[in-house]
Amino acid sequence: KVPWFPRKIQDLDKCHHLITKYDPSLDNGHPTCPISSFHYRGDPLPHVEYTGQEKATWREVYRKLKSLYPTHACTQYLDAFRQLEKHCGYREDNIPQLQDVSRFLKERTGFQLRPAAGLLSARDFLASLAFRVFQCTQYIRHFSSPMHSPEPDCCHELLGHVPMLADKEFAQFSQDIGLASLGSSEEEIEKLATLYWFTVEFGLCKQNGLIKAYGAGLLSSYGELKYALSNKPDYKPFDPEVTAVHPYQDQAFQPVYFIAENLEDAKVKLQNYAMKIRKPFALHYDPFTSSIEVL
Ligand code: H2B
Ligand code: FE
Repeated sequence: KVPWFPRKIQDLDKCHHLITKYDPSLDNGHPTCPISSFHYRGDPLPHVEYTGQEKATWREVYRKLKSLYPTHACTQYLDAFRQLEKHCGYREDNIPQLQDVSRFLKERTGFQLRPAAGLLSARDFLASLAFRVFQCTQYIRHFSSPMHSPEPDCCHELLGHVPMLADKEFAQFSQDIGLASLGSSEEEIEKLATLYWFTVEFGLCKQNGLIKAYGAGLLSSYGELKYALSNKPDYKPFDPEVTAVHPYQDQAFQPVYFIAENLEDAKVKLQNYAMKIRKPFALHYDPFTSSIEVL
């Protein structure tokens, strides 16, 4: 039996299952969370007035991370970040609004943002990527630990994910993981989530003879970004068959990072991996109608 999956972009209204990985009673809370548990497509993304304290958190995170990007981030990230500063209100004294960022991405790669109330199940989260929709949190981490957030928050989304989603090659890579997840078994979803972890979240790539970061978990964490390129952890070449079953760590820095030759190579390798996933049908995404054709 094939698990249910969204066929039309509107079906993503049903892909909002949250997982409570962290005990909400441990006040690592998010003071500004105006989002109801789901959001009907077509509504504008909510405008948020962040508090002074929230803005101060953003400023600190932004300033520290920005100082590392020139030496640690891949060129695709740096190009997009420059554009976001120019066109989208990326500044240390301004937390960009999701509506503006979503419009920016839509023009570059067709990706759009949708507000998410927290950590979603891997199946729902990956399914949205198939439609070039990125489910994005809008609250900000607690001010008591500006350099760390146990859950995704808008620092992670806006500084980690958004710049890479403006890159064509990376956008295709992200959508391909999403398409591979549709109708897949629990076991396969687990592997795809692991691939996502070691690429979209913690991926490294070669660039002009150096190693650079493209993963959002790195690009939004001052400590781990430095650590990942310090030569202390282990490094392995990105190979979907190996990477998909490698154990990962979500409570501390990664003991191992996977290095892609480049984003194009990662994309091709992932496409080859996805072709081997057994499903009783073929899927095709129709960009004109934002829907999935089942063949
Ligand atoms: N949910 C949200 N809101 N943001 C994410 O970045 C995210 C998620 N990542 N759910 C997913 C899980 C990822 O860790 C993989 C696919 O499990
Ligand atoms: Fe993330």
